[in-house]
Amino acid sequence: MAIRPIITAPDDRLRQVSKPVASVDDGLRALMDDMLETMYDAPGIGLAAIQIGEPIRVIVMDIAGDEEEPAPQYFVNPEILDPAEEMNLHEEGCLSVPEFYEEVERPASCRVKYLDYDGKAQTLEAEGLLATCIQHEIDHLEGVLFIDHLSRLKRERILKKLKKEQRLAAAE
Ligand code: GNR
Ligand code: NI
Repeated sequence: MAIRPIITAPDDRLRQVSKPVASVDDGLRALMDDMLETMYDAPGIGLAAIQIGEPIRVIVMDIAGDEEEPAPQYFVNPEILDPAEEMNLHEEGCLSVPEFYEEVERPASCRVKYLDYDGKAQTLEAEGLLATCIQHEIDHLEGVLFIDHLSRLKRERILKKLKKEQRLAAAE
């Protein structure tokens, strides 16, 4: 297992539309293991493969609380079904948009169809933090970041600050 560097905005690679996975094999499981280790190290509660530069439709998540047992979840080729009409506001952050947190409105619940770690087809009912997080991650597969759900003014401000920080970091 290995911790891989996480790509941060603004980086064009995060804007790619990720490709479906053809088969869940040992190579893919090794990538999912690396993604989980990278996510725990960050730390974060979700990670899409594109965030470590792999443009394929794979997500790992663990939304268990600090006091709970780890509960890793793996989603290959996930699809959202039946998003609720009811919307929910939830504060979001992103490992690819470090240190910015903003409220985002999304469907309060949905179903998710996907392949699991063993390549078995599954569907899951998601609400609360799980629904927020899986929708945030599936956005990554389409090249969408949570800041795209904010006003243009807020998004531009965040991107400008991120660019400035990267300039300063590069000059060190
Ligand atoms: O760690 C993360 N926390 C989080 C909080 C609220 C809504 C979504 C997330 S996902 C984020 C990790 C990440 O960037 N995943 O793509
Ligand atoms: Ni993210």
